[in-house]
Amino acid sequence: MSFFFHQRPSWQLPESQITSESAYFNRRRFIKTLVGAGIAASATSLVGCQKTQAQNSELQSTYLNLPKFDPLRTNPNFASTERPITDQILASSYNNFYEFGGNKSIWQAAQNLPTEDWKVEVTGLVKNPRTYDLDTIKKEFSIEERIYRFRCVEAWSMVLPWVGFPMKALMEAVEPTSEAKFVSFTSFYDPEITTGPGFHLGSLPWPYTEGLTIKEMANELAFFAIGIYGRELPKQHGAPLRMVIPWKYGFKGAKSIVKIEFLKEQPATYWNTIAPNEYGFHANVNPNVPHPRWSQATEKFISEGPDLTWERKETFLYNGYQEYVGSLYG
Ligand SMILES: Nc1nc2c(c(=O)[nH]1)N[C@H]1C(S)=C(S)[C@@H](COP(=O)(O)O)O[C@H]1N2
Ligand SMILES: [Mo]
Repeated sequence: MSFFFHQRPSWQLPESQITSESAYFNRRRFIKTLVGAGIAASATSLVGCQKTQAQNSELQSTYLNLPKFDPLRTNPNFASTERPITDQILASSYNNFYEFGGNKSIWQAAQNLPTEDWKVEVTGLVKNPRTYDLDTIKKEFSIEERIYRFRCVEAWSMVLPWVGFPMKALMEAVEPTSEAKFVSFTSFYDPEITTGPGFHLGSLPWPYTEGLTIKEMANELAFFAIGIYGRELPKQHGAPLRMVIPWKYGFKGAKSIVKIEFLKEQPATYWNTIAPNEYGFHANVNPNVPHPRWSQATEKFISEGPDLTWERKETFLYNGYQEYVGSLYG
């Protein structure tokens, strides 16, 4: 089986080959299991999210009609991008959340995520360890809207209006010690609830974890989202609190965070543990560094709603955020 494709731009590949991050284990580890379960096709398809009108209205009325942030101030530094904001129905029905399945259409399955009485533990090398609930977060941090470009390592992209607060504000509250050099973020995981087909087999490194350097976390752009499109975060986007790191590939933005730990050493992270040659720890968006299986020079911008259409666009270094983050890597 040939694993590494030629580095053709991804839009030139047949849909079946524009595989997700999960291609690594679909192909190598679980191919038999997935075929046996009859789900291999959906696990690698990018077009699995064409929905009926009925599904659109279910999505809209049941899962997107969440409490509004009102009033809501948009941060003037992040009030727009050169590309339009992605249609909400598209963005909220084309997701990666492998705990709930290996395709993009997990929005219904993700409704099983239990978000009541959510707690986020902040621990490790900090002066003031804290456990936050959502009400405390909304009270203690100044909540704002930011419109950010979003770029998945699979080469699709969107523009999303997040609601939340800068990670830096949380750092100021817990005060990392001078020993803290890295931060690890852990997503909710309960094998009884998170039942994505094929994703509990073998030895995947659940729970989903991600990591940043302390300097990356302190960067003005690094953000915790508790909402999107002016309302609370739908479960499929990683309710009630997820990371948004707009200059990095989407997988760096762990969803449904339950724990944040300040550390001396670089932590192990989910995708980097599974396939270190494909998913680096830093994973900064860079058009000049191809993924081993596809080019990253351009991307497919999900451009019109509510039907899924793609527009080929150039990819920017650091996803267009060089002026904010270039000095971190210079
Ligand atoms: N816990 C968890 N977080 C996750 C993922 C996941 O599977 N599990 N997928 C990541 C990937 S690959 C992407 S592209 C983004 C997708 O975010 P969205 O569905 O809100 O657009 O979430 C990231 N965070
Ligand atoms: Mo992704």
